[in-house]
Amino acid sequence: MFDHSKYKTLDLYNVRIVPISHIPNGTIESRAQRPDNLTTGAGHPIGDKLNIMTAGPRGPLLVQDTPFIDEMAHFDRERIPERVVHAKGGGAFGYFEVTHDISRYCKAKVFEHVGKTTPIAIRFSTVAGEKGSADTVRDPRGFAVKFYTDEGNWDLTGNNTPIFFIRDAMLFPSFVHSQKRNPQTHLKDPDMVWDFWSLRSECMHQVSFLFSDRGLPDGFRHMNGYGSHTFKLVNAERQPVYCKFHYKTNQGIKNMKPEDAERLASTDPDYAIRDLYTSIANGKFPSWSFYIQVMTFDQAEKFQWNPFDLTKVWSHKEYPLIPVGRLVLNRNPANYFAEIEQLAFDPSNMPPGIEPSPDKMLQGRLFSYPDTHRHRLGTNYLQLPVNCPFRTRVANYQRDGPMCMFDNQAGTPNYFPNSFSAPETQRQHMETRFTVSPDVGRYNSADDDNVTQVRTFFTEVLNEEERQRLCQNMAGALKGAQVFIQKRWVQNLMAVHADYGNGVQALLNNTEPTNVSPFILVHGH
Ligand code: HDE
Repeated sequence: MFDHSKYKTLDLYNVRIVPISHIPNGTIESRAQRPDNLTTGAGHPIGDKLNIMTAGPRGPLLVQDTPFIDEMAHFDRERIPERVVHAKGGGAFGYFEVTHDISRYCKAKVFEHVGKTTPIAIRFSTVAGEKGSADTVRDPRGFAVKFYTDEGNWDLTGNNTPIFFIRDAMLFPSFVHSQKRNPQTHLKDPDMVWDFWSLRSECMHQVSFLFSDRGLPDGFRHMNGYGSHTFKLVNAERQPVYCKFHYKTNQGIKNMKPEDAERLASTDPDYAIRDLYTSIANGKFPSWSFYIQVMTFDQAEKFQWNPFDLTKVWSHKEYPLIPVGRLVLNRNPANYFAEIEQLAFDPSNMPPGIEPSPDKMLQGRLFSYPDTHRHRLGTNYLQLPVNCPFRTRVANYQRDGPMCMFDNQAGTPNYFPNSFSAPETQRQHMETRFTVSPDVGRYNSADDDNVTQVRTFFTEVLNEEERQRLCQNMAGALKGAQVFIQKRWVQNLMAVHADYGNGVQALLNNTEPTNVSPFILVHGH
């Protein structure tokens, strides 16, 4: 197996950091300092990089022009599939530092003691646009953190919102289709967006957040992040509690006015990536304070709602934020493709001490992410320097597959059990046991109280001016959908609060929109 410790690493904060520097050829820094001799991919020196090899000065190309064919064939294959969602993004590297002891809740090594640092990678993103889309659109922002811990990587693949649109993973592909392009026109289609949202009223909480001021964050540095789901923490005595993760920006919350966001979408579509990159390059390292909320199993039994419902928050009054540490970003990627495009997050990456809750969305994600990476990056994506759990040593019975790097675990046994030098299981790392219902079925959660928390958001979280801006932003977008869809959406809002429904309705221009989706209407409305 590849021994990462053999290669030069930068020693920041007493931890081995900078995964890319594992590349056996040497570090990116050394490459930048000393121009290398030009070679083909196979390492042969190249004599001429300006002229193809032809039969005579005007003649046809020769197949033996290896430097040309080698480069062109590689160029032809430069693109990997973009992420099916969260395609546009930027990221950086840094560390997580423990400032408060939470070992009474969690035995994970990453929280081992105050002062402990763990290297991290963070990727921020927009959700619905393609790789070339503008950074300043109204959209949730992805906020994905990878901790390179001593016991394998931990990925908190969250957003800048504590909640999500839906609560059942079955709906996710349809939800995403409705936010992307119309299959016939290849245009973004307000009918699809609002049709889906209005047919599933559990979307209202997240949509209300999205059309409030926080739906247009000013870059990536001025927003909070959330693990969003309910997770399970387990301590050294194997006692579990439920938990949620919060990371609050130390740069202060800053949002954009819609007119500024629109202007920047054409004048500086890479605004957020630029802001993050230049801030770090100038030594202004962004940071976030990291907190948990904790709920005991007893409290979960008595909770007013399903504590695993991703469309709901846990009250901060009843479940106060407990300080844990801070996330700091202090290094830009040396190469965007190698370190950010190939960066692969996976909610099922959890070290001992952190476990999933039964949240139906989280359960769906545990399958989806490694599955999409095997497609997007290949079977051995975990061997890529930026994804490999470089602070531990991987030893298992997985072998081969395309693009197998390193020594493929050399001559060690590839079956288990065996009588030889096998990597052994460690019983102390068994997951906790838990009880589940014996009644297997497909449970309809569509009406699991879709209004109470939206009402609290509308009446208590927002002030009067913020409520007005919410209604304006929402009506401005809803206008694009057909009138029967507008009506259905407003009807849903009426159930939350008459001021909300009436506020949006008053701003709607009841003319048929010009952009009507080409779908044929068959369902009554
Ligand atoms: Fe994702 N999501 N998602 N998502 N998601 C992806 O993984 C998926 C959800 C989030 O910077 C994909 O590598 C399912 C919630 C972020 O690389 C894919 C469900 C939250 C990123 C996928 C959800 C997220 C993704 C696309 C519902 C916040 C970007 C490419 C069951 C808590 C990570 C990829 C990065 C990316 C699936 C819902 C956040 C297809 C099935 C909820 C930040 O695997």
